[in-house]
Amino acid sequence: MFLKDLKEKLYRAVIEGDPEKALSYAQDLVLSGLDVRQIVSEVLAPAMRTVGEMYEKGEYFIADLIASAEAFKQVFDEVLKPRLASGAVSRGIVAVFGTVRGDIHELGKNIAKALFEAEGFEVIDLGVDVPPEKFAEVVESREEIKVVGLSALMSTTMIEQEKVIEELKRRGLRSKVIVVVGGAPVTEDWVRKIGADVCGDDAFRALKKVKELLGVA
Ligand code: B12
Repeated sequence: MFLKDLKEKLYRAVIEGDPEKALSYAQDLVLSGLDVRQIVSEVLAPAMRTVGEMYEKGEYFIADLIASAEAFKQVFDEVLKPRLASGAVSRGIVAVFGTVRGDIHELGKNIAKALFEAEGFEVIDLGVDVPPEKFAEVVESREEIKVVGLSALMSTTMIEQEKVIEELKRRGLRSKVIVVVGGAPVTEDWVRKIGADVCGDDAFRALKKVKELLGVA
């Protein structure tokens, strides 16, 4: 089967929330030589965007979003994540990741976590719906923490990313860490507006930028 057909089939399987088919097509894509980055950026993320649009139009309901998210999660955890585990040597650099208060979307944050871990970072995952004070407390608790990653998927919760930065400033911790703000709605303008450091609208690009800022290869 051609690569284009396989990509289309995986895209459809995620939209239809069919984990069995999605897993099988993802395996085939990997065997055809497509790498993790391409599968996430060219197939899985666009599929979730389409699912979001269908929800917005009233063609899909929450149960459909959950089914698609489950198919996505299984493909990432079972087929893609094992291919990221590079056995990288620990860099002694710690990152704290979480989805901000009021927001329970976690797929993007989990991808970012897997990518950073595969590059030798230790990632403390605070989960979802995390208040600003929690991020700041954790940063305060360990000297080796150099990166804070904040995921927000909704226009209504992005503002929480700014609140975390304010809380870090209030405790004199802002200059200690690189702040990466992730999630589909995040833009470079938003990054500048709230005084973050790195735009995490794409986890792969964000990792590269963070490594540059930290001066590690
Ligand atoms: C799946 C999904 C859900 C699932 C989430 C399941 C889960 N376990 O995560 C469920 C069903 C739970 C859900 C619930 C809701 N959802 Co929803 N959801 C989505 C959907 C379809 C896909 C999101 C997703 O996972 N995308 C795939 C991932 C991989 O993409 P990503 O997160 O952007 O991540 C990439 C980058 O951004 C980056 N990244 C992300 N985070 C981070 C962090 C760091 C540190 C770094 C470096 C990088 C990084 O890395 C990733 C790879 O490059 C989106 C549609 C969309 N366009 O985003 C709607 C969407 C976000 N949801 C929406 C809504 C409205 C809701 C609900 C309010 C619905 C309701 N009425 O209950 C609730 C909100 C609950 C809450 N309080 O959070 C709206 C938000 C609209 C807005 N206001 O902005 C959207 C946009 C759908 C729509 N078009 O209307 N949702």
